[in-house]
Amino acid sequence: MPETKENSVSTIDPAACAPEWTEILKRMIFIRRFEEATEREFRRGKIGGYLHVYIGQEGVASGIITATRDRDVVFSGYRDHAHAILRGTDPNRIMAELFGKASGVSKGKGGSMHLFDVEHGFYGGYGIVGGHLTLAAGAAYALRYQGTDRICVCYFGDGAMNIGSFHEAMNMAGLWGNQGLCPILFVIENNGYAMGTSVERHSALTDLVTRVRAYNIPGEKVDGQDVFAVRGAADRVIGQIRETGKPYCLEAVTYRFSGHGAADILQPYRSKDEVEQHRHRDPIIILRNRLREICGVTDEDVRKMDEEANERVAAAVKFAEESPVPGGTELFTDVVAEHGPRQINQTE
Ligand SMILES: Cc1ncc(C[n+]2csc(CCOP(=O)(O)OP(=O)(O)O)c2C)c(N)n1
Ligand SMILES: [Mg+2]
Repeated sequence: MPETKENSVSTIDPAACAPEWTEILKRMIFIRRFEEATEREFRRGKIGGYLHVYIGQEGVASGIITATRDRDVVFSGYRDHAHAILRGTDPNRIMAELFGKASGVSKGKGGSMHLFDVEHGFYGGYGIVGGHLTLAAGAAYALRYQGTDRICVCYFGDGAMNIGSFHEAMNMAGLWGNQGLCPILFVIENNGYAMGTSVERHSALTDLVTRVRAYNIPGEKVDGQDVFAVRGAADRVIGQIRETGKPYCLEAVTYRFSGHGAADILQPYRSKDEVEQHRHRDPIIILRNRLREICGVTDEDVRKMDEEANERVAAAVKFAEESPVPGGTELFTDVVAEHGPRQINQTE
């Protein structure tokens, strides 16, 4: 029998005024403020390399990661700040990583795209589009093989579905899943674009979840702007994955309000009107309005959440700014595995 010794996570009734919903709103506001701060710091020249923010997509990570347990594992691509925050990684250490500082989660050597925090079950942070899907499928297999009931959640974009490793990962996950050996939730973050190329221009089949079904992995679409819908689907399917060891896929239909990356200023591939239309479906506003109705959350409550988020983010920026840069010897650490084949054999 798989072992169970982790915090259990209760499902939340969408119709009920549960304190968890307010907590999710707080976290989504925090992520938004954190991301806005990273954009500002990038423009101030404090953040080098690449920067891809999650503004507009907060409901997708929030609805699912809050339904995971402490010892589950999460993989993401390069648009990864929100996922790490939701897993419980210290925001100071995330901001410091973005600033390239020694106190960062990856010792300042990874930057925005390569956050990693094993302690909190956040397994990256990958810059190679779709490259992490095979790693995540293997991790899910390992979790089951080791006799645990932990699951893996793997996030990727619509564009990532066109790389070969997507097909390899889906086939292996489907195959292992046939034997109940691949407890993984694949989450397609369908934000409508891969850089400047719309889904209609990059995918022969635009009903993306259909492509996953070809590998004997069931799935469904969910409205990614409605965190109630996302969390509801997550509660239902995560329990099922944990029990059966079979993969499942959610296609969360969402939209990014910011450019692809911090350098994508002109955004010639979409009109201002299009972005404006989508802003009417801001996931934070949708949740706030719903909580007004069912929990009596007031504007003053939301103002306080905002204030707290801004203070916390400012503290993270200060921490990052005041942290030292990595020492020269860091050039030679964590570059290649430090144990040889002999030690690997010994642990087998
Ligand atoms: C293997 C590989 N090819 C190309 C790129 C360049 N690239 C970076 S992001 C991106 C688009 C990915 O789009 P999507 O998967 O939809 O994610 P989103 O940015 O929308 O979150 C591309 C092609 C890359 N990083 N890796
Ligand atoms: Mg995309």
